[in-house]
Amino acid sequence: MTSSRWRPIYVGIGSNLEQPAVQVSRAMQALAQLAEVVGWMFSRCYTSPPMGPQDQPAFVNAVAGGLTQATAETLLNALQRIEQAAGRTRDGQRWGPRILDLDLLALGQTRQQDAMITVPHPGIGERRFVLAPWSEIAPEFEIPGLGTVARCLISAPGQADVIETAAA
Ligand code: A4P
Ligand code: MG
Repeated sequence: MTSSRWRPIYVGIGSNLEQPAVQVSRAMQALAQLAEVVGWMFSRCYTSPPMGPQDQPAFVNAVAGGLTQATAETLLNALQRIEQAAGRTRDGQRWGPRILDLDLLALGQTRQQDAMITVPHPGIGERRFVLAPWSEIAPEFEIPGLGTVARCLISAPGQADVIETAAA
């Protein structure tokens, strides 16, 4: 399904299993193939300790941005198909280890909250592992209700925790 306007889409990419940097790099390639989005840009990769349960490996994170006419529902379905193709399983543990996590961070100035989708994605204003890569590709993007990505990054906690890492 499409809406008529072109809007920027931002996707958070995360992995902490089975060669996370490789998983992130493959996810970027899969995103680049999506028919619904054009003009992708990709950040570098960052490593950080797990937020949530600590008995799991460090994460590799990156952010991708493009332009789309598709709805949040269509895009989330496409992201979940890529997660499944990468071997993502859901064991029900909140914030548990995962081979690939694709979060729809923002879709233009859309604000949506229903049973299936929350956009902007909750918690992004405090997550340096999202804001650091995001600010590389879209520092001036206005996150609905939060201010620009660059401004959120300045005020986010945990400065030393998120380190740029080598791409796979
Ligand atoms: N869902 C609703 N809105 C969205 C959206 N905007 N984007 C629904 C993606 N999914 C969305 O997601 C749970 C449900 O959220 C889905 O069915 C979807 O319909 P999930 O991927 O199954 O579960 P999750 O990822 O474990 O939960 P959640 O709350 O999305 O966790 P987060 O926020 O993704 O955090 N530490 C580091 N350092 N780096 C990380 O990337 N990630 C997490 C997960 C925890 N700790 C981390 C990191
Ligand atoms: Mg998630």
